[in-house]
Amino acid sequence: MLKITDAEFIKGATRQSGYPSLGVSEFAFFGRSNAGKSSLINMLLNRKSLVKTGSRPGMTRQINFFLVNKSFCLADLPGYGYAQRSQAENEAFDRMLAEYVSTRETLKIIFLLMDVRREPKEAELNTVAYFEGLGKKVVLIGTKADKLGTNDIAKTVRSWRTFFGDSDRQILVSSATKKNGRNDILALIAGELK
Ligand SMILES: Nc1nc2c(ncn2[C@@H]2O[C@H](COP(=O)(O)OP(=O)(O)OP(=O)(O)O)[C@@H](O)[C@H]2O)c(=O)[nH]1
Ligand SMILES: [Mg+2]
Repeated sequence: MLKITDAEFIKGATRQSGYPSLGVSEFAFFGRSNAGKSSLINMLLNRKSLVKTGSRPGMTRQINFFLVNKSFCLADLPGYGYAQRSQAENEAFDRMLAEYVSTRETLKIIFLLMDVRREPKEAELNTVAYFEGLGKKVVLIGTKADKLGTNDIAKTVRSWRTFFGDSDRQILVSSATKKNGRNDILALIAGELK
């Protein structure tokens, strides 16, 4: 099992020119605003508040890079589709995310996080197709699994599998509060670090 021995915030950036040149494999956490991206990173790294989280959507406003074990990087992305933001602002965020995913060569896996209680929409389907079109590996994670019972979680995973198509795409579930899903996610990361 991948053991986390060290984690540090490197920097935040909004444009490619600001990304750190770390030369290590990178894993990004993508999803709607408030999906639980920042909380999941804290949980994976066993840190309470290395990453800023918030009860209001729109907490993370730039791409934050974290170097872990001095050997790989986690990127915490701002959420998309925050209704309280202006359309112009949301478009600027979309451009920031598209630039990141399309130019970041060290990016190995995009974890697409969705609250397990929400139904995925056309936007998520298009996002997955866009990322896979860029040759990126996408892994779906249903977050906040503590909010549903075991049966409902199983039902959700089945319906997502149908919705996103019956490929070999992985669907994981996680809970930052109960620390569920940690081993599965770390195992996927470890699998890319060879
Ligand atoms: N019950 C429960 N709440 C969670 C979980 N993960 C996150 N939350 C809560 O959901 C809210 C949003 O969490 P964040 O981690 O800030 O979400 P984010 O996706 O980073 O949000 P943005 O940065 O705004 O895009 C916070 O109030 C968290 O406490 C979880 O696994 N279970
Ligand atoms: Mg965040």
